[in-house]
Amino acid sequence: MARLIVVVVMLSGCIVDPADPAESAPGEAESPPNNEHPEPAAPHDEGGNDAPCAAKAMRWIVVADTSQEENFAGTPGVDICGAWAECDGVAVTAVEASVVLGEGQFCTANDPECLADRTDPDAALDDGAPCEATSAPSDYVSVGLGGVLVLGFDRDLSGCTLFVEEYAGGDWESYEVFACERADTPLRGCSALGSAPEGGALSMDVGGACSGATR
Ligand SMILES: [Ca+2]
Ligand SMILES: [Ca+2]
Repeated sequence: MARLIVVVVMLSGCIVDPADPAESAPGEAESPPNNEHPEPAAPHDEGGNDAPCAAKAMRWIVVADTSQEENFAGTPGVDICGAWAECDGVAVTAVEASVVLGEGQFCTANDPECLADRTDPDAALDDGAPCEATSAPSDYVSVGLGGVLVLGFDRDLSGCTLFVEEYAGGDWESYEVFACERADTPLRGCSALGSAPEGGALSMDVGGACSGATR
């Protein structure tokens, strides 16, 4: 009798084992729908790219010379007397300045025949008044043909009105103005604000970094 019981148990095991693979079959049948999952994932990535826009701040102003002819009086290119912004009724001026000089023969600190150094970018760290051609130290900075003046403010200028004062002498010299997220040149992350094809003063509204003009 004992042998019969063992045989029955062994037979029962043989019957149960083949049943396990059969139970897993429905799981295999569910795999084809899984192939459709990667497709709806793409829109999530596109939406995520808009998020950094809100964190941008337009703290830098770039004045780029576009003059065609040189002023040989030691002031090649536009002569920027100063720049300031009105933000919520408060006037602010730049706190730091740098220049990448363009082409031309400049009056510099090393030239004894010049009344003043006309290449000092710090001359633009004010509201532009006064601005005399023969001022010493210089009231303005001459950036040269194709030169670039970068002015840094201590706040985001989005929503402010920007004023650039340029010495309009006998020769017309032209420039363009950009608001930028960074102080890099060549320009990156900048928004074009305006241009002065005949030089002189310019006033511009600084749009927000997410206005759509920035790229
Ligand atoms: Ca000039
Ligand atoms: Ca000045």
